[in-house]
Parts: sequence; C-alpha cells; structure tokens
Amino acid sequence: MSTPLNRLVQLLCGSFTNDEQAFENPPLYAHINVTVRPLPHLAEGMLLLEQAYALAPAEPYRIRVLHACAEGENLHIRNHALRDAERFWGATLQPEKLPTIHAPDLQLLEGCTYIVTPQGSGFSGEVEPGCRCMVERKGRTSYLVSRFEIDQNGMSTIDRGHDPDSHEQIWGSLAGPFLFRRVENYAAEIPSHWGLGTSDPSA
Ligand code: CYC
Repeated sequence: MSTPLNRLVQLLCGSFTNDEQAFENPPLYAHINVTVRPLPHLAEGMLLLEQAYALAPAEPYRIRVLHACAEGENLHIRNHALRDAERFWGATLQPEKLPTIHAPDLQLLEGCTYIVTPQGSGFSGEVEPGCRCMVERKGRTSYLVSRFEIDQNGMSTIDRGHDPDSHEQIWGSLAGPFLFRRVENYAAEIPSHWGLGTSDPSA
C-alpha cells in the first residue's frame, strides 16, 4: 500500500519549469527550473532541490536538502542549507555528484519546516506557523510566508518575505504563485530500501 509519505516523495522527485508563465509575463515571472532528486545514500525521504534561472542552470540561486517525513498524522518537509554549497551546484543535473553530499554538510533551517496535507490527487503545504523562518535578503531580515501545491502535472509555489516589525512584503512574487509544469519524473530513482512509512516493513 502506498502511504501519503510515499506519494509525496514520488511527486516531489522530478523537474519542473514555469516556461509558459515566464514567456507570457516576462516582467513579473523569471523563467525558473526546479529539480528534485532523491539522495539514496541518506535517510529515507532525503531529497536534493535546486532552483535555477533557466539561463544559468548550473548556478542555482537556491540549493537545499529537503527531508520529507511523517510526524504523527502530519507530513513535514524539513529544509536544510548546505555548507560550502557551491561544491554541490548542479548535482541534480549530474547525479554522479549526489553521493558526495553527507549528513555533516547539512544545516537545518529552524522555523522553515513545511506542514503538508493531502489535497485532491496531490498535496498542499505551508511553512510552519510562528514567523520563525528568517531570510536575509536585499540587506534586510525578513520572515518567510510560503505555500505550495503539487500533483502529477506540476507544482505552484509562492514565497514572500515580510518585515518582522511592519509586516510589509519585502521580496517575492507580487503577482501570485509561480506555476511549474512537470518536465521529468525521477520517482524511479527512489531506493526500494526507503520504507517511506509503510506500516508493515515487509510489505
Ligand atoms: C526561501 N523557500 C524559501 C524557504 C522555504 C522555501 C522554506 C526559506 C528557507 C530557505 O532559505 O530555504 C520554500 N520549502 C519551500 C517549499 C517547500 C519547502 C515551496 C515545499 C517543497 O520545503 N521561491 C519560489 C520562486 C522563487 C523563490 C520560484 C522566486 C520568489 O518558489 C525564491 N525562496 C526563494 C528565495 C528564498 C526562498 C529567493 C530565500 C533564499 C535565500 O535568500 O537564501
């Protein structure tokens, strides 16, 4: 039986582009590729994510290790930065680099865990409550307000940074979510030894 965690991890593993939206609204939406691949040598649910401008695919502006895991009734996605992250740039496009990422390279981003629930044939999620996900950007400290939806066809994301005192928006989309269509599915790379929440480990 496929569990919710299993389905979430399968949906996350792939590559995504917002090409249609970017070509229709060039001033509002940069053309971005998002690629997520499993890290089979690490704990179950550990995934490498890279977000890059389509013009510079091997220079991601955001590279993170996501850890999708079940927490009681809920699904969580923990977000980790990578120490000396340039070492790993482009690894989602050159999978032979994936095994060079090890647990000590990861730094948990406190307050930035995503809480995810089933929605339709996929999932939706929001960053945990509390305004504790702090992001330094444009020389200012901000807290992240973020939401995403994912299914077989693609994913939509909206990330915005707000001023901790005035709560005004400092960065992020002004026009609404980024709309990504799925280009590749990397679910076949999920190792079978990841139990991913099967209630019966022998199932
Ligand atoms: C930051 N985006 C973040 C952060 C989270 C997410 C948690 C704050 C922590 C961090 O720096 O990594 C989003 N995390 C997610 C999502 C999931 C998750 C969606 C579910 C899979 O686990 N983000 C977009 C746009 C683009 C963008 C395509 C333009 C606005 O979705 C940018 N997100 C963006 C930037 C940052 C960010 C620039 C701040 C990163 C930084 O400056 O270090």
